Amino acid sequence: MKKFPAVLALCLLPAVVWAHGTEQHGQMQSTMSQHMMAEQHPWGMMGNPENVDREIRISMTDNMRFTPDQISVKLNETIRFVVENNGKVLHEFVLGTPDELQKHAEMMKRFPNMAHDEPYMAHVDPARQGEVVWTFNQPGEFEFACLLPGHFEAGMKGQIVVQP
Ligand SMILES: [Cu+2]
Repeated sequence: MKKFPAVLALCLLPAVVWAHGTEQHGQMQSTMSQHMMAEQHPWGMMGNPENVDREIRISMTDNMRFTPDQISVKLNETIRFVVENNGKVLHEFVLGTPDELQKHAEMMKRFPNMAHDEPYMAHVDPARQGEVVWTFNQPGEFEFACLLPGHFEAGMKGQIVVQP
């Protein structure tokens, strides 16, 4: 690992980190189309956009806040998050466990330009909106956050409680 050129290490590191959290599922997903095979995460799985139970609109602003920042869903509910960027800088909406988001935010701080795109996140330019369709098939307390360096540290996150 130490002998790799820096550029190569940058490419490899995110994949390695994610591999810990998602076990072997990532490989399965890459060999099948996203719609055929949604990867199970501790905080749920990608939902079917044609079978949404409820739409929740969330506003993101440059004061590093989501509105609302407290969301309650029922177990197995599929939510379409419509995430509006009402600020003047890029923001993102990333679902996860508090642990996972914390780890990911630390990665983002070390590699601010790292490309990351998964079904549980949306990167939204100013005055635009993005969407995430997610099925909450695991009970528990989860979070959503903007992991851009500085934003996460400023408290840009919210809580999702999945009621059993
Ligand atoms: Cu942000």
